[in-house]
Amino acid sequence: MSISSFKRFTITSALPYANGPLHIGHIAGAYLPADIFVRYLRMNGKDVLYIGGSDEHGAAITIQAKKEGTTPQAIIDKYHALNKETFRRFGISFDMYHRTSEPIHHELSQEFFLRLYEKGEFTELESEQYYDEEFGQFLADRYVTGTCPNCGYESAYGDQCEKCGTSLNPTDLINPKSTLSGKTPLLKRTKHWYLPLDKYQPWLEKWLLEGKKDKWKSNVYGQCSSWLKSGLQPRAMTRDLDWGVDVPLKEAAGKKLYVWLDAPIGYISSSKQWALDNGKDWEPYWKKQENPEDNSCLIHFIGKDNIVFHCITFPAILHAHGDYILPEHVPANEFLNLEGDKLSTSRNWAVWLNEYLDEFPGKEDELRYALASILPETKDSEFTWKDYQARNNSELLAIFGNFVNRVIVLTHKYFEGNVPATGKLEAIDRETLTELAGFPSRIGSAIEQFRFREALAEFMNLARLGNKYLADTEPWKLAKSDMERTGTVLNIGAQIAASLSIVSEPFLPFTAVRLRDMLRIPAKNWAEAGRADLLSAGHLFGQPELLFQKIEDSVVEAQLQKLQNSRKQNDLARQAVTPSKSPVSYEDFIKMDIRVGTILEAEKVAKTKKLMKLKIDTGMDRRTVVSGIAEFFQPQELVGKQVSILVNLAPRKIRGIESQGMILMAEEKDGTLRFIGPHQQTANGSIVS
Ligand code: B3M
Ligand code: ZN
Repeated sequence: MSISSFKRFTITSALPYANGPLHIGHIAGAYLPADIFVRYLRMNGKDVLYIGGSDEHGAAITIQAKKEGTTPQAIIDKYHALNKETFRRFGISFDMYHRTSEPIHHELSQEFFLRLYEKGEFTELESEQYYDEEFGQFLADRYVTGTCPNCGYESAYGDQCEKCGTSLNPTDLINPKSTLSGKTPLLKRTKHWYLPLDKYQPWLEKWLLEGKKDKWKSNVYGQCSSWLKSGLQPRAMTRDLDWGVDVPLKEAAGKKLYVWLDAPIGYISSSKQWALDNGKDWEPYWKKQENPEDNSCLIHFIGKDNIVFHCITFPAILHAHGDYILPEHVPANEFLNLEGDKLSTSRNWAVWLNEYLDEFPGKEDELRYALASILPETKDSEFTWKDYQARNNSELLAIFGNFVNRVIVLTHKYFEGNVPATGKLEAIDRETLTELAGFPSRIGSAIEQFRFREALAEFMNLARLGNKYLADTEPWKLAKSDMERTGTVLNIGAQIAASLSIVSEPFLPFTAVRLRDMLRIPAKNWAEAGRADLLSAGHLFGQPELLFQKIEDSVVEAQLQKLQNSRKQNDLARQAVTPSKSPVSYEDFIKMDIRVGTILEAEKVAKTKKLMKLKIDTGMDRRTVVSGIAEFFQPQELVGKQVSILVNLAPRKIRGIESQGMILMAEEKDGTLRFIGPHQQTANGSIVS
């Protein structure tokens, strides 16, 4: 069935773990495409439920809590609130943004588990699982890392390799290590409940391999078919963890549901909460209807690392349950890179959405546009600040903003802001109106096929059409001789601007509102776009305002600098601290005579890069010391500085100068030297010990 034949839609975006802030990679993967899609559907009068929320279970949360030295509850409260607000600020128009820690979700997840349990779907199995003796804990999922047996990636998690997407069991990993102690874990027996994916394999082959061929994006279909070809294995749906949804069985006391069992059920519990809050019925959005034609169209927007769970595991669970519809589409995106490198939370190589919104107030759409034009729809793509700047300056501002501004300004200049009537139409007018009429369906059809980049490019082409029309007809020249012709041109320009206010909305919702305010028109349906009579003669425009501002080089450079700083921090952090030297006795230590001294004079040693000749007051005498600090300090900033000096080091000749002691310095990992001196003014000659 094609998208347009559905009346009702259940759209989900992956529930991000509430263990950190959102970055542009998340947005380009699962949120911006979904938001464009749902806004388009709503403008087409469809019944849409757009669901999101925080995934608050699993090792991702407990590991982060440990890292931040706090509780899992504090972590989820902090990041749920932050992410919910960040999505709101960015215009991601969820109907509901819920959280999986809520009781309604625990209840529904347990209900699902029990239903499958009672139907005899699970296989109970006692097996050996990894266990960290030092921490007295079984090591589920992300608590173990090791080498992926499929692609050789060395930091694969115990439940999935993020590089190749394969779902794993901890015992599949080569060279497993506990993320708690860093040690190789032991094996210990424990009982779990397995979903026999192997049993569902024939059904999955029919539903997915046959049913979705040529319908699903090739990156998604290809991954699924390669997993199915290599044969599915049973997968445990329970875990030995102390954070998550309790397994609702007496004999499983203390065990929790696997996070990838409960998280997608979060879409449904979120829908239930939405229904409760709004006096609606959630079931038509999720359950099979008597007449299959009335079924809702379920679409999961996700990033590629979540494909296996949304295309295989969750459909198998829904199928095993029996009452639920299955996803119609799973338009997963590939990954977004940043300035030539993989986005990474741990390396702070990211553009954090909340920081962007703070630093670029009122520029939500500028980022939406830049990201929409590079969405990793079929392969990985890359965000650069230069591209962001170019998209803003040469497209949003120079084409779209400029066109709209010219139409409104000229209408004010020649017709006091009233849309003029058309006179006799010439060929160029008719051609332009015909072209205008073709855009909305072209943009819409690209959106319906999840080709958002193409849709966005077509939207900008409509603004280009408007600009070209003005450039070809030159109403500012016509106005000198032919006001009727000027009026015709500006009327057609106004119709294009009005259409732009409609078709821009899915991509640039904030700008669309501002444009409508300037044009003084209400929100309209998609079907109205492209018409030649959206604005009637005499309609009064508001005052023109610039929709976009130029983004200066300095702004881009500041952002690049910010990234360079985090790269530097990372490089420093990565270089291991030099291990300690072998022990010395106290007797050996006190042989050193270290004193506080003050630098009296400093000069660079000629023909050397590193050496500085210092005259130092040691309290006992004034002596000369040659020190290798010249790369880091200027002579004038040294005079008056208090330092620690080893005074009984045997004198040595350096470049012909006798050095009578040594200044103590600390060396940073990158080689930078720093003085080790007293923190308060101290008498020269004071002993350091
Ligand atoms: N929380 C994984 C992720 O954030 C996971 C998605 C759940 S979707 C139901 O990538
Ligand atoms: Zn792998």
